[in-house]
Amino acid sequence: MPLTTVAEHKTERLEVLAADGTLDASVAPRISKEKLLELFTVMTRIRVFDERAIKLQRQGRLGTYPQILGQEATQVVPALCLEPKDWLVPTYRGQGAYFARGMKLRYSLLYWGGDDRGVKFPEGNNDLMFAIPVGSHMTQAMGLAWGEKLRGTKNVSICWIGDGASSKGDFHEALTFAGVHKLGMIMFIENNQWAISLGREAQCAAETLAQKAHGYGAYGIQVDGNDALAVYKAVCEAVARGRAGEGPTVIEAITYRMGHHTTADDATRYRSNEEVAEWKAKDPLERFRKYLLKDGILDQNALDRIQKEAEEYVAEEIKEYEAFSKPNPLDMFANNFATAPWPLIEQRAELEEILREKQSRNEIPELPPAEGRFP
Ligand SMILES: Cc1ncc(C[n+]2csc(CCOP(=O)(O)OP(=O)(O)O)c2C)c(N)n1
Ligand SMILES: [Mg+2]
Repeated sequence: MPLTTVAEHKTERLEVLAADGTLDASVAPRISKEKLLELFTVMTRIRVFDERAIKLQRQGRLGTYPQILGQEATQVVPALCLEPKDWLVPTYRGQGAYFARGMKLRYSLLYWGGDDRGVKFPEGNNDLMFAIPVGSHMTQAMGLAWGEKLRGTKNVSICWIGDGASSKGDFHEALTFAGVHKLGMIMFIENNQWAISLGREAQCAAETLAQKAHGYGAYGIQVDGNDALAVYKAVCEAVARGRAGEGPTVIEAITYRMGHHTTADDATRYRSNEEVAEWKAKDPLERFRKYLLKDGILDQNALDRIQKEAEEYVAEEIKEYEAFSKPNPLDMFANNFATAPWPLIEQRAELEEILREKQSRNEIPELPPAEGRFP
């Protein structure tokens, strides 16, 4: 008996904008001029924010910070394809996604400044706080989509993950359920070529990460993640598929983390300058800018104005961030447990004692009362 083919799979790649900004009209998404400008403006602001955040960290005005540089399209654009009631489930590099959903940048700064008052999403949004443990949010995003299905609503969930997180067991569990139950879940892989110091080749032997979708009966597609319009089209289509009850989508967005993993990392220790330079030439914002100019959607004056307004906007947010009163350090223990475990009780008491001593020696200023619930 000859072998018979029981299944065949193909994985396609979507590119809309060439590196020089030329649009391929045969695959371009339907998008209004207003939406185009929104995408571009939000991407520009997050680029300016990111540059300023790094400087703040280096000046000791911010804690550890994960850079977005080079991933503006994959951060911002998917969030702009959603409605507020869709579930946003980002990673720790999610400040671009949060900003696109309307969260003020001052709160991102507050969070990365070590203050949990920074977890402040706009009223009415279904935004989840990201998890620092890699990949633990994938089953949560699946569960949220499942909940929507059980309620008979059409809201989808979108889960950003990295190339590294796509190797975790949670990926398998989330997509197994999402496929079987035909859930409106989008697994958006920001393949930025690195999981800290582990490169893409060492991550997985498959040619693409998008093809993993086939193993779960999901639709999978690879997109140029430095091409804002390709990302927009792929995500909007995945959202429509999810709302129509056609099941999950895996999108592999090929992009590049141009900066260090976080400010605590030194990427020069494990990758070459040539590689970084190669990707700099594929900068997502620069490509978008070239397209807008080429197609006469914006002229140079308008581009300069958007840049200037972005700088002013971010400067104002930094001012607001630094104007927040300092919290009581004891607040870090609050609101975590229904019943506090003994190590936390001991640690809190120890810190309380240290603060009392420092105050008695006038080494620290007067503190506000501790807030929140500590049982
Ligand atoms: C469970 C777990 N293991 C290890 C870490 C340390 N860690 C933080 S980010 C990271 C790499 C993640 O790479 P990737 O998924 O590609 O995400 P990227 O930051 O590149 O977008 C690791 C190992 C962690 N936070 N959680
Ligand atoms: Mg990565």
